Amino acid sequence: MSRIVTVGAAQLGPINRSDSREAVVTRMLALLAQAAESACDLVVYPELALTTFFPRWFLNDINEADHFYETAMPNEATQPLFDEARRLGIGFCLGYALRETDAAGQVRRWNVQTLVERDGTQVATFKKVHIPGHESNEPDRPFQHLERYYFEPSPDGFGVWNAFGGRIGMMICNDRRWPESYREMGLQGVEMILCGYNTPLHYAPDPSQDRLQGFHNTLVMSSGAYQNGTFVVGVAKGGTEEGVPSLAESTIFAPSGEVLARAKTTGDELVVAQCDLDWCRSYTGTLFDFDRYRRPEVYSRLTAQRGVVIDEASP
Ligand code: ING
Repeated sequence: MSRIVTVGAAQLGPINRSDSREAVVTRMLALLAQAAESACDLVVYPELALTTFFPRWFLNDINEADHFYETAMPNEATQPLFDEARRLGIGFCLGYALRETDAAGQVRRWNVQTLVERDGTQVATFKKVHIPGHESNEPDRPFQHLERYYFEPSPDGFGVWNAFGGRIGMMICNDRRWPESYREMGLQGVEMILCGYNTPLHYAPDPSQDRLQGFHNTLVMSSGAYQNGTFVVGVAKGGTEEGVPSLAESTIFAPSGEVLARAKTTGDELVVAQCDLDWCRSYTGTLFDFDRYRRPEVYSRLTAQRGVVIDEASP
């Protein structure tokens, strides 16, 4: 009996700094209604889906950014989404900024995704692991990418959870560029990875990459899917947001690495694919049978080192 998950990548177009959460949730509900018409089991929204991508601005007092963060999920603004999804029997994955106070009374700020099952139960909340960009104000940039100022990196790493009849994992944006992200989940038997992203087309440290943003986006998720025998659902906040052109191209990848479905616009758009999770075994049970073919005994550098080490003694 095949295990088909009908997944909807719910791409969002730009969210303006002045847009209310209620206005954004209304857009998300429209995509959810489309997902119901397509008999989706699961809808995936982008990274930081409730607000504009605020790390593009430096605020000297970080507490002035508090209003961009959620302090609870669900909350008043998102309860309608949780209620309607449960009524429709559709699960979803939602990206947002989370601000919380820990046991020591410290304020913690995370870039997260929450996975919700079809009956409304919260399966897990994942914290972004790889935080790109820079830590301090760089006013010379045409726009900033201050994620390392506004968010901490996850201490938890990558998880995989039993949901939607299979093994579901999560990663956020820059995580998709690191092969370690996929393999950490692959070694937990992941069958579908959910990934929201906000990716400006312009990359200030190396503008030669600008023309390659779409190619790199496809390259990393297609490779990660194939090399770990998993579906990958990449979902953009695309279009020109507060003057910053951002990559759309939301895509659903098969364990073969093939594109199953891709967005045609840079705005709000639902991209749907029927994903038979049993397809994964065609790869994890053959070419990528990790237990049979991997050689962790010779991979020691992968966890022992952060950066490059040159062995001067070697020829
Ligand atoms: N954004 C980007 C990403 O990894 C980035 C950072 C921007 C990388 C532009 C390369 C070019 O897609 C997030 N939010 O991680």
